[in-house]
Amino acid sequence: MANASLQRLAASQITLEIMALLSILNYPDKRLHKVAKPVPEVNDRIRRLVADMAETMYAAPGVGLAATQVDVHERVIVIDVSETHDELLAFINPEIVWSSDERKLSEEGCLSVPGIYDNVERAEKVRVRALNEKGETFELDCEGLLAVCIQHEMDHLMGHVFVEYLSPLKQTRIKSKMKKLAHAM
Ligand code: K1U
Ligand code: ZN
Repeated sequence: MANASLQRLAASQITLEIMALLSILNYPDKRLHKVAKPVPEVNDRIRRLVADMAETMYAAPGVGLAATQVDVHERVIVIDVSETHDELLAFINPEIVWSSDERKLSEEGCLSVPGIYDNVERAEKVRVRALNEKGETFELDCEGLLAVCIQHEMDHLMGHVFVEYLSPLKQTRIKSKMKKLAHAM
């Protein structure tokens, strides 16, 4: 193959690798209820997953994404709650090691339940331990939107969607709205 064609092929492959947008599962998809498995090793496959999840989250747009939502059932979360969208946090094998007794009601949304926002009560502050993209352990004290978001994403890894905190009547209405939306598309 000519050198110019090879360069174009290489460039297009690089672009594809950088820009992989993943499909987000929509509630009430059963796959959202799978329990994610721990990541055995932080390697290039996991770093690629983090990069693709970040692209997908920023494009949605959203402030968080759990691997479960893109049908990957491994314990990986990305979050960026900064106003400038340039403070990406990746949490691999995250654990909540401390939660405050104080609880707070906050409005939540979910990229897997588009158009639905409702109040959920959660711990006001949490401390999370996780691995970063280099496989190093770190701990982070979270409050405000970051605390809400990390708890919401940890629920996803356990197969839970925030609407499960709402009344049975609301859940039924949301399910039927989402099914209608899916059929209309
Ligand atoms: O898990 C998800 O589906 C992502 C979700 C995270 C979240 C947000 C708010 C409270 C709890 C959890 C979202 O990102 S929903 C979309 C959203 O909040 C948003 C969208 C655009 C700009 C800013 C926020
Ligand atoms: Zn969500």
